[in-house]
Amino acid sequence: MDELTELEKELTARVAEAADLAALEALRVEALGKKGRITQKMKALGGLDPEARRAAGQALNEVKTAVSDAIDIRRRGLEDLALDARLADERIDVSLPARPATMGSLHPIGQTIDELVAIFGEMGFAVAEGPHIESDFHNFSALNIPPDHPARQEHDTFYLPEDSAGERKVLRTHTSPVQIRTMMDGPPPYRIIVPGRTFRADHDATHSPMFHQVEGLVVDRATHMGHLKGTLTAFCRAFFGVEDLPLRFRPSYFPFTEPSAEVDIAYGREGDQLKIGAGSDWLEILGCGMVHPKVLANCGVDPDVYQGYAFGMGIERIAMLKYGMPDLRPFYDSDLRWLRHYGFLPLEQPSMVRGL
Ligand code: 2NL
Repeated sequence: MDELTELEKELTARVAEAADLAALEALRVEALGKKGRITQKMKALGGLDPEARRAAGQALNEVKTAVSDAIDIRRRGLEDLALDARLADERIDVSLPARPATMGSLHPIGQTIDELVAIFGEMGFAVAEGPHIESDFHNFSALNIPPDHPARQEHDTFYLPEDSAGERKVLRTHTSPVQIRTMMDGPPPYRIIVPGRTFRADHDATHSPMFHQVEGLVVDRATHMGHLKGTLTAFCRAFFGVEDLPLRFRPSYFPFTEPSAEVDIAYGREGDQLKIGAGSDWLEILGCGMVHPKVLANCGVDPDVYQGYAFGMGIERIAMLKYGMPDLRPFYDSDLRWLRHYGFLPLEQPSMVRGL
């Protein structure tokens, strides 16, 4: 009995001090393994007479349980220590200051296009898009601009090299080819605007070789010039935010419209600031007219049944007028200071409900 008490004391004491899980496992094998000290004593029980065997067996079982429990407790203790060490080691220092969040802004061209789409969308116009590289037919001939027409020179066209079919494609000089494609694609009515990039070989203080236009096209059975005047008046007043903005429709000429007009809006100067809608001077902002019957016919639309109007304007120009930008060139410079100054909040979508 004393010997068993000694054995229990020794083993439980050493278990309690086991330095790590490997040392603990070695102790388990020493005590309870196949040839362990307790296991061997168990085996020796067989040689005792039944009376003594029962008493010794019971005592031995108690020692075995005590040592086994001590091993479990120490194992959990060692595992907790290991976890604590890992947690201390792998801790993330959340007190590091966060990197500052940066927010981009919408380019004034994109913002202005969003505004145009909101205004014309309210009036029932859909947005159409098309390719930047166009055939001579879609960019010129279909629009009643034959090969020898002086308007071709005025357009300062970028020509691509001749392709295998001997055709010279062009970079579109206006967005009109998209309206041509719309008309050739299916029957009227049409009610679209076409914002997009256009290209002309022209570069100075007020011209860039790449610039943006928006054109509009409405064709239906009884569309007339009153519709044109009403639509463009409503657009200019909404876009510039001046309810009684005076407009002037001046006769003009385009090969693809007849009659044609240019539209001026009233403005004045306050110091070096332009004031749209107040003053006695006129500023040209767009061209328009009734679609030429030849253009309708070129697109398979019967001019004896259908008529319509079209218009076009430069997006850079109307953006500069609205937002008081004195120079065209910074539009394409990617200068972050200019973009921060003239840019727009990216999540503020213009709408006619909440205002532009
Ligand atoms: C301007 C003038 C204009 C059009 C564009 C057009 C398109 C088709 C048929 C007829 Cl498919 N017309 N577009 C009409 C009149 C004027 O633009 O000053 N743009 C910057």
